[in-house]
Amino acid sequence: MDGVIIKAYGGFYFVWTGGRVIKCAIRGKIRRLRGQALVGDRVLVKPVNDAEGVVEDILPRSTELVRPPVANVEQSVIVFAIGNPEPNPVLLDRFLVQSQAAGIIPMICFNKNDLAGDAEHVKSDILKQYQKTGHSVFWVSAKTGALDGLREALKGRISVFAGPSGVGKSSLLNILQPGLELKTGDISSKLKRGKHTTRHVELIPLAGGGLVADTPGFSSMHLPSMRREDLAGYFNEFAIFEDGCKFTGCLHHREPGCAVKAAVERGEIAALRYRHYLDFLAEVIEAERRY
Ligand SMILES: Nc1nc2c(ncn2[C@@H]2O[C@H](COP(=O)(O)OP(=O)(O)OP(=O)(O)O)[C@@H](O)[C@H]2O)c(=O)[nH]1
Ligand SMILES: [Mg+2]
Ligand SMILES: [Zn+2]
Repeated sequence: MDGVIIKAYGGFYFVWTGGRVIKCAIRGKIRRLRGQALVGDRVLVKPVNDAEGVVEDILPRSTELVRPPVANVEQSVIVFAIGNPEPNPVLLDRFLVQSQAAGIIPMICFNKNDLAGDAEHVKSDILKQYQKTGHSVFWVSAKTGALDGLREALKGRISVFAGPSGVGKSSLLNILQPGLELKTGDISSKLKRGKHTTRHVELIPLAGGGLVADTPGFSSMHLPSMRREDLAGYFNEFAIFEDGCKFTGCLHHREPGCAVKAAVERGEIAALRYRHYLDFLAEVIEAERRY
């Protein structure tokens, strides 16, 4: 029979096979042939008894993400808090590039909007810039339960929640799926960061249809390997201007007659996004040199 790996733990894979979860080992041959199995992988399983079985094969993946490690998701919900912990736009843009490069549709979710009145946490002027990216942006609060259409966006889809520790990924999933009771953790008052409460990737079936992966938070990310001319394609809102650049293959850096740079000057592309693009471009060129 076939199923989906919803959790990997202690060397075993927990496979959801339409209504029932089977604890599976994996054949050494399959591991050697296909590499590491990921949560989200569709697999063929041979049951040993009612509750246990063996993974006999891993089916081809439609998408694959490295951090967090998850297979076959269609969309990513990139979660940051508007405060506590402070949002990190550079990291947000790394998540966006990674998702775009993997062929996974990214959406942005700004949580903890109940803190918006607190002067210390008002960073929304920066975060509002992301509404110009063309990606869906949800302003939510797991505390008040305001979900701003996020529930509808997940319905019937396979999604992954990704973002730093402490931004409220598990808290939001607990609101989206009552009765779930995922463990949540405090923010360290000294380090102003989350405490890495979620330790494993886990796919959760939603009552309204669809699957969502909760994942451990992390605070840094390498860009995926790419050619320098690929990068602009992963900055969603650059695309409509690129045709206007004087040179084909324009990297939107020092070239004259660059329509992307002109759009930045007119304020149609956020200056912050363009700055991050240039920083990432330097990083990609540096990585090209090392190979
Ligand atoms: N004020 C406020 N606090 C929230 C909100 N959502 C979550 N929190 C708090 O933020 C802390 C971290 O929440 P988690 O859900 O554990 O965060 P996480 O993103 O799952 O973190 P990791 O599992 O470590 O990656 C907890 O103390 C939550 O109660 C919110 O909307 N508003
Ligand atoms: Mg968590
Ligand atoms: Zn250009």
